[in-house]
Amino acid sequence: MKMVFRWWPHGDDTVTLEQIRQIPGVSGVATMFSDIPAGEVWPKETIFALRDQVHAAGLEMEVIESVNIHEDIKKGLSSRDEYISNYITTMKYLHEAGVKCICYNFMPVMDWFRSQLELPLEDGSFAMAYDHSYASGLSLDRIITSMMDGSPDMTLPGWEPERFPAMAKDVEFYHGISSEEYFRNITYFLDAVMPYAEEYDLDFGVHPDDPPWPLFGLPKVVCSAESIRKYLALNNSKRNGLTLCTGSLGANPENDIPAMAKEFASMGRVPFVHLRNIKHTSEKDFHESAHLSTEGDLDMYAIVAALQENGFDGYIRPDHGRRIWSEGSRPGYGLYDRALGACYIQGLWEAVEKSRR
Ligand code: CS2
Ligand code: MN
Repeated sequence: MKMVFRWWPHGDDTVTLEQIRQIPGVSGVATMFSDIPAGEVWPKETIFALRDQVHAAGLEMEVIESVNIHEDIKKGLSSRDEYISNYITTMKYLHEAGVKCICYNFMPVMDWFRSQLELPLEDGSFAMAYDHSYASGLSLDRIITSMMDGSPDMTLPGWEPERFPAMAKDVEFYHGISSEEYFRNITYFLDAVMPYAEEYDLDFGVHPDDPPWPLFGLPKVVCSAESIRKYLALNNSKRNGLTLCTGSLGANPENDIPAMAKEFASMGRVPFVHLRNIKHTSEKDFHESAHLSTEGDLDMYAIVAALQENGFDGYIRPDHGRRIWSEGSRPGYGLYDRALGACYIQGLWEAVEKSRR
């Protein structure tokens, strides 16, 4: 197992590589270029310069999160071939720079959604929260309009401002697309890309939908054990894997996360794990919590044990943290709570390892 830490380059992060280097046990970063629009080739020199910067800080750059997928690929438009070919060129350059794992998602239009970015918790910290009746009463068009107006509470990663006008149109498009058609578009992408994933020695981990249930009338892709089985079967390459995000999948209490860790890790299809915990306030309402089992609803020990017992040999990162100690940062991506999470996870890992000797 290698512990990594998500980090954005080019001044797009409040956390520095030097700080990350000082978190015990963290070997590298999971990073991306958020300033390159989805669909464009990532220039080789830019990738290599970043790799050198990360190496100079004493860290590795083996995980990319994410190489985002252009909306035309998701929609199955004829322009997709060009974007797929760009994607493959980026894969080649990443491989040449020593990257081993690519995290991505196939969520239409948007990445994860929370109804509140700063819910005050009892201990004085702040966490991101999801209120289902509030979220299901919202229209995506309205959210996009309010983000275009600069509403500060609605700035979420994966919601790049330059995409807002197109997003509104995309929402309409997806209302007219069936789940079968959407899955055909995924298969088309996977069939095109997986032979190169093999050639370039790159493990792909699709990130689950977050929250893992239908919202805004958009198709859902990866939200349960059944849908993960379906996704992995779309293309049987071992490189077609899952990013097991415990917080995303765990939002649905019916998802048994240790059982999923066992099933998919034993198939050798989990190259990357996002470990975080959440606390339900009702079946579909929850807030994110500190990583410890005692702080949320997920049994983090059972998840780590299931991974280890089933041969997991990939990358793990702590996922969203709370805002603590008055830190200002990207929502969910401060230094402090995630550093605590990284240490806790490594404590669990060591305990499981030693108990199995
Ligand atoms: C991340 C996702 O912050 C998060 O919830 O786990 O944004 C993830 O990076 C993407 O969905 C992967 O493409
Ligand atoms: Mn995640």
